[in-house]
Amino acid sequence: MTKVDCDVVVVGAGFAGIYALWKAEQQGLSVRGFERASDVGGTWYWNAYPGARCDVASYNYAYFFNSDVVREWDWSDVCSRQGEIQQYLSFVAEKCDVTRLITFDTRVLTTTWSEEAGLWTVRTSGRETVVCRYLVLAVGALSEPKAPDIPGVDSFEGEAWFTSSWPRDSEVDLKGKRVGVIGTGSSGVQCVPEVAKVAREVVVFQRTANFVTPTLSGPMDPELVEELRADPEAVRNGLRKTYGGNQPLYIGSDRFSELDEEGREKALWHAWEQREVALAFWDSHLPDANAAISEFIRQRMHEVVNDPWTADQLVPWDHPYGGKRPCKSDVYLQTFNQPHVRLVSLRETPIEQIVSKGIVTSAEAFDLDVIIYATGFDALSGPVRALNITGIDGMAMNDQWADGPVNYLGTMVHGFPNLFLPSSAMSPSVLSNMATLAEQQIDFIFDKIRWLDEHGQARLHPTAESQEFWRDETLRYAKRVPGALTTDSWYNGANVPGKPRRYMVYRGGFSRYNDACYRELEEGFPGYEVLPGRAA
Ligand code: NA7
Repeated sequence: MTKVDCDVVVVGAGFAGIYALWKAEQQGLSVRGFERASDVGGTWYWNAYPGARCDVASYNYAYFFNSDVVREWDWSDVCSRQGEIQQYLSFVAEKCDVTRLITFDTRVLTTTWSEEAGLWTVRTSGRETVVCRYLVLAVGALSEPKAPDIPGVDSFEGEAWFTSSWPRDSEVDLKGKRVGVIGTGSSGVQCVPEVAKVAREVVVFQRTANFVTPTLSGPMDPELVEELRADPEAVRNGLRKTYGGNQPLYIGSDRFSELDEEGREKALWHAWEQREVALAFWDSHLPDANAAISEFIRQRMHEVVNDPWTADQLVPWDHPYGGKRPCKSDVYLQTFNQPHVRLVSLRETPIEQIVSKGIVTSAEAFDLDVIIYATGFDALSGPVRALNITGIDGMAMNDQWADGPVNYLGTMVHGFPNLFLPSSAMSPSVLSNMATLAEQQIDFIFDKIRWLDEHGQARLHPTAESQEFWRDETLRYAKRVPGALTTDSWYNGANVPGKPRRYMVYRGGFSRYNDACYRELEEGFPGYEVLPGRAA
């Protein structure tokens, strides 16, 4: 009989992983955690580039399962910076006493299911082999950096840094240097203004312009903090009843379709001043409202950039608001008004190659001391694919996902019993509050485990029909979102050359998602195959 080392293995020590470790112990399960970084934090460990911060409000982007944590932690800003979020996660891990469960600096290399034993075998870079009953891959949605797909990357003789794995043990000194930044998603948008503060020259290489709107940054409202602290449990339950896992802001209460021109303009300005222009109308998600919001933001973006050519390039004319991940910054666009900051439009003059001295486009050679790659991630499915997962009958996850990820309710895959994937594809994931999602998914996962134990069952996995239904459901909701299927984006895999194109975010809303999960639990898992007999 195979020896079981622990009930649960949790891979990853970000929001979901930390909570999963705590939850396992609360449920009386033995658990071990593995984390490839040297500390907790997940995304907030690695993305330590200058300017990195969260664009979801701190008062919601936090745990609510532990009232002491809610009451003891003070956020310094509504939009927390990376360092503060990582400190918060360390604080929670210590407070919940889970750090001792984690083996750091250790990558999981392979995970293999034995149908006979009903167990998972996890092999790590530390040459350890751990056998467990349940495997929780809390590896995040944006943790597998996209390889830079530009010829000559290795020939550059200056310094090269990635925003997605910014060095933490040494200072990156950009003072007085000529710095090139490739990429203008959230990471590029956040780091360019910081780089411009110290560098002698900054050249920003932009392929696709993104929507950039003001942040919610500012001091926390003491009344709101009191409200959150009064009843964290109620906040927690309330967040799960919303569309995005955030407290609703009730900004635009009128329907776009029922307002005249003047009313629409007024609603747009009101929402803009509240720094949530996307919520200008009750029906902001409908195409006409979305088009008006998109146009309004384009005008606001255009008017803050002095040079007309640069302004034209920085405005996203080619996709509607929300087709790609919109960015938030109060200073990014204005940075291009500084004389030492220059934009290069790769649509007009593409990069031909990177050479020893810098970057060569079809029009010009740029000599640089430093290149910063803010080129993004193999998002959502990438971190799971990196783990070499083998399920029933030797089926590789990567083969099953050859045409794109499939799963049921964003957490389990047919043919991979007792394997759980929080934060992965086909959940509200990156279009919801990831902290709310982490708690909800981990609760759902451990509720499943409890249900199995209570019912004397050993394993479950979704049926093939359930996951086909869920794939279609995800597509059905994506079709309703302007630009979701027509814009190249990491939401649909288009950012990684060769990656199958499949919309990977469930847009039906958090509340509907939560209801669908708990309906399964209440009805005894009709969408799953449940197999009896305890594991070895
Ligand atoms: P993103 O949003 O994927 O942005 C990556 C950027 O890099 C984007 O502007 C890309 O242009 C650009 N890119 C990628 N590859 C290339 C090449 N080969 N040449 C030129 N430009 C390139 O990643 P971020 O890290 O900024 O943000 C990820 C998420 O983290 C963010 O949305 C938040 O949720 C937190 P493209 O748009 O593909 O034309």
